[in-house]
Order: sequence, then C-alpha cells, then structure tokens
Amino acid sequence: MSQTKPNDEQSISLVTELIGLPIENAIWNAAGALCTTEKELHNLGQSQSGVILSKSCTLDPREGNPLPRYWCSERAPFMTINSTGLANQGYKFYGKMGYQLSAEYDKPYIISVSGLSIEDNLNIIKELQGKCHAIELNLSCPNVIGKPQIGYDFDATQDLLNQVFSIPELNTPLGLKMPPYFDLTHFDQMADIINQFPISFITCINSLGNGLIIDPIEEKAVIKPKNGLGGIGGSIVKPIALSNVYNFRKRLNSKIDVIGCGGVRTGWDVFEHILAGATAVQVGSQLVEEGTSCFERIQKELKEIMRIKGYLKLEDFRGKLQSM
Ligand code: ERO
Repeated sequence: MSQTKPNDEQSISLVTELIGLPIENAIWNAAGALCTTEKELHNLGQSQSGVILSKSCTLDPREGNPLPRYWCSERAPFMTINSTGLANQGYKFYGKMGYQLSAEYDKPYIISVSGLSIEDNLNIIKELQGKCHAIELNLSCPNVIGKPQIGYDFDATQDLLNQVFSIPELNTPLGLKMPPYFDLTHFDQMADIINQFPISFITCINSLGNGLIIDPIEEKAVIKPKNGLGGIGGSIVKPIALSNVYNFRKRLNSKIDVIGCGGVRTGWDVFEHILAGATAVQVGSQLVEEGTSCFERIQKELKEIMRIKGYLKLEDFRGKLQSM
C-alpha cells in the first residue's frame, strides 16, 4: 500500500501573501463589483472573499452615469459592458467603513481610489492613511466623460506617482489598477516607471475601455452613456488579462505583486492567472452575475484542480507557465 497520503481538500491551501499579510483565500472581488454600499461591503466580509475591496472613490459622492449603464445577457454570456461613471459614496464613507469592517471581519480592507484630478488623488490618499490595509489607486477608469485613462499617458503616470510617493504621511501600502496594454513596448515603458517606486502591487486589468455592444434586433447600443461606449468585461477579456499579468510579472521587480483580474468565472480561470504569475485573483463580472457565493464555488473548483494535479499550495505552480 502506498505510504503517500492522497491530497484532500483540507490539505490544500489557497493562502497567499500580499502587503506583508497572509490572506486566507487568494480570490476576492474586483473594485466596482458589488462593493459600493455598506451592505455590499458587509456581504463581502461575510463571504469567502479573501479581501474586502471597495468601489473606486472620489472626493465627493457621485450618482454616476445615466441608466442603463450595465449590460449582460444570456445571449452573450461571455461579455459584459459597464459605464457606471464612478458612482460611489465619496472617500469619507469608505474611510469610515474601515473601522467597522476591520472590527467584524478577519480579512484586509483595501480602498480603491479614483480621484478626478491629481490634487484629489493626493488629498484622498493622505486622508485615508491608517483607515485601511492598502489603497488600490485606479489609473484606468474608462467611463468618466472628459477624463482620459491616466495609465495610457506615461508622462502623466510618472508625474502622479512622483507626487504620491512624496506625500510625507504615506505609510499605507499602495497598489495600482492598470488598464490593459497591447504592445510590448508599452509593457517595457510602464514597468520602468512602476519599478522606480515602492509600489506593493499592481492589478491587471481594468475593463477594456470604450467597447461597443450592439443589440442588432433593436439596432441600438445596449447601454446609454457615451452613445453606448463602455468598459468590456467577462470571459472575452481573459487572454488580454493573462498577457498583462504575464508581461508585467516578467518585467517588475519581485517585491511588486501582480494581481490578476479579467475573465475569471471558474477555478480553471484562477489557475491560469496564477500560472501566468498572479499572486491573487479578482472576480468582476462573474461576481455581479452570481453574487458572493461565487467565491466558495471557485475556491472549491480550484482546490479540485490542485488535488488532481498534486499541488498543495499556490507557490507550487505560480508563474510556472511552460513554453511549448
Ligand atoms: O464606470 C466606472 O465606474 C468604472 N468602470 C470600469 O469598468 N472601471 C473603472 O475603473 C470604473 C471607475 C473607476
């Protein structure tokens, strides 16, 4: 009889380390997905989500763009589009929630920040020091009319990061939410900028900006804002997300973690992101469609994949994508 104990679910761990903390489950919500209201943040706390990550916040609360601004359909279950327009309750609300959430749930609370100007970003980051475990600074919101995605402007990104890392009070770990890149020279240029700073993590990727989904029966776009243009999510973006995780992991110094986000519906999707080099993985569209029970399901699926492959922990396969 074999002496080796077969892997069972209990012996398989999805623990990951980020911002110097052990996180029980390396899968959590993407900023923007069911994380805007007090109730939604508590739901994340009560769920198997490894972290509670807030909706991107601005200085003042915002109503966001006119409805309908989100679309998903059984006709095309592989894609979603949103143009929420940064609807949020303002940074003070998300800062205050930190005390409540930390008292009730034993998991990190990360606040996503998306100020409408450099000055707003600097002020919000200053004010949020000590009110959360980390800040995910969003460089990639595609849906605010008149505001370009800063992550596509390399000089503006360099300038913003210079100013952020000159904030004297800065002691809360800082991550960046990146737009998708498609050209290898852009990965080189952006990685050179990011490597200059003590950034804790980057999250790849935000939705694919300014996509257009058309309802051919109605002969109309499926959402109202910006004549139908919005951020594309869902399974359709997974190859772009994986490429961004892979390309940044190859270029960034090892102290900077890469979090995968994009096209995660199943345990296999998480497995692929980690194989590409992700430290952890976020769920966006699928969380909106399925609700917070998706975390438990995806974890179970991932553990079953790991059991079959004989892996006990994420490091056993993280970043180990093989060449053909
Ligand atoms: O419209 C939004 O609020 C929004 N949608 C996205 O797909 N990504 C974002 O980063 C974002 C706002 C910050």
